[in-house]
Amino acid sequence: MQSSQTEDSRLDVVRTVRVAASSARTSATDPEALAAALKQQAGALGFAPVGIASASQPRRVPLRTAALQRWLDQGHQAEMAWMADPRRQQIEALLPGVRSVLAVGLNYYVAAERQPGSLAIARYGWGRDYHRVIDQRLRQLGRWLEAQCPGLRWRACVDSAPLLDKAWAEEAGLGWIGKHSNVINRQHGSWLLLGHLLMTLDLPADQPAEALCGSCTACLDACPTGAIVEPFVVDSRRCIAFHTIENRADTLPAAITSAMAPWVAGCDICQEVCPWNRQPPSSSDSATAPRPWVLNLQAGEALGWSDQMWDEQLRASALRRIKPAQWRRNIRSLG
Ligand code: B12
Repeated sequence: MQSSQTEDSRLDVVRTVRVAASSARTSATDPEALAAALKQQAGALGFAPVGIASASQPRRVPLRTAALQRWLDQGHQAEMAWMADPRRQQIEALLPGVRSVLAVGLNYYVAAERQPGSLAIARYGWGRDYHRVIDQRLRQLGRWLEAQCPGLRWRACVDSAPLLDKAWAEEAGLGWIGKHSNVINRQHGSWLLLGHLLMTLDLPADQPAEALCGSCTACLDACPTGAIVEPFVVDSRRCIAFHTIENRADTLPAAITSAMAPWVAGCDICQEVCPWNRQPPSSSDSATAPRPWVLNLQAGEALGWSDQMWDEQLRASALRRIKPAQWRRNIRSLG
């Protein structure tokens, strides 16, 4: 693990140099050229797809913001009280004067499968913590942009900031919001982690993508707990991902424990059955490479982890959100 982290930092340095080397000033007075150059820089940092949304005149975000309010009114956020943060409904509160939003996707699909009989860990948690990976790269982009347009302000947002990530990614044309509520891209399916760079600069916006779920209901039909209560609406109280990651209680509800096996950290069922996820390109980004143990974790072994082992195994992992007691609770819940 140590050596792969060193490798990761080496690659990050290579990427930084590549971005810096190509940062000869792009004309800030030509928004088309600047938008194209910004997207090119984002691609050099390993992001694909990328797109730009207008923050001042969004087309679909107002609809999605209203949907968020309905979701909250129905209690679908469970104990995630932070979902009601009013800034999530008002992008201006995150960066006063924001004009455009660069949305980026990081392909995290790796063509590998877990060993039969092992515990299942959702793919977003196989590699390095995507919050850090995407945040570091977005900051590089922000600095590059500032060099092009001195005085411009920007803010990098990855999940932890109260931004409606999927709605802004949809607005920027990265893909459409599928019935499982995740953003689906024609090429990558929904195996994309999302990040955004908010900017006080008007750049030409991309078109939102055409929605292509059609009459398919595979995700609704496959969810063993019926968490997708209607197309596009996930009730966290019924979602295995919510309970294994976010629920802090000592025990999980019986309706979850009876259906969650073999998932102990997140759940990918609704994505695995999606026809758009059948043949995604495999990521070669070292940040997404699976830690060896995630593909073959046995219940007895993980139950024996001390807190120190947990700390070592989950260094720089998004799965650190699941504390040692929650890991043990989740594994014991499988029966
Ligand atoms: C809270 C949260 C959760 C909660 C709640 C899930 C949920 N669907 O909201 C829990 C813990 C359950 C969860 C689980 C997962 N999450 Co999560 N989560 C978030 C978070 C922090 C907020 C999401 C949110 O705004 N929810 C509020 C509700 C209202 O939004 P929504 O359900 O998406 O509803 C929207 C659409 O359905 C749409 N909509 C409503 N009606 C209609 C009608 C039509 C016709 C259309 C087209 C759309 C539409 O509008 C709504 C508002 O935008 C985001 C990061 C962020 N800052 O945005 C990550 C995020 C959504 N999660 C992500 C991931 C990867 C996951 C998991 C796959 C992880 C896993 N394998 O376990 C699962 C997927 C489960 C699922 N099917 O949703 C990614 C999704 C990437 C993508 N390609 O879309 C995000 C964007 C993180 C990131 N930065 O990449 N998550």
